[in-house]
Amino acid sequence: MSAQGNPNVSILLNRLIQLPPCPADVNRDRVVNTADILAILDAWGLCDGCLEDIDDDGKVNIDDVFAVLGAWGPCP
Ligand SMILES: [Ca+2]
Ligand SMILES: [Ca+2]
Repeated sequence: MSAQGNPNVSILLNRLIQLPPCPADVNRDRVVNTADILAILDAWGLCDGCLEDIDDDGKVNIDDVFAVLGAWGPCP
């Protein structure tokens, strides 16, 4: 299986390779969409240093959902 054919490997590579910052892309697939909203809902609540805490305030909440909505679409 090639690395490009495996979405989990692609996500891992995207985390390792330096790409333009796209903090609202929680699952690091370079698209800000419903999958990122669902990841935020999954991590809802106090969360120190987790990816879903987009504004880095120690909580995953509605502000992070708004951050996703504000960055909706493909990452730069
Ligand atoms: Ca994403
Ligand atoms: Ca937050």
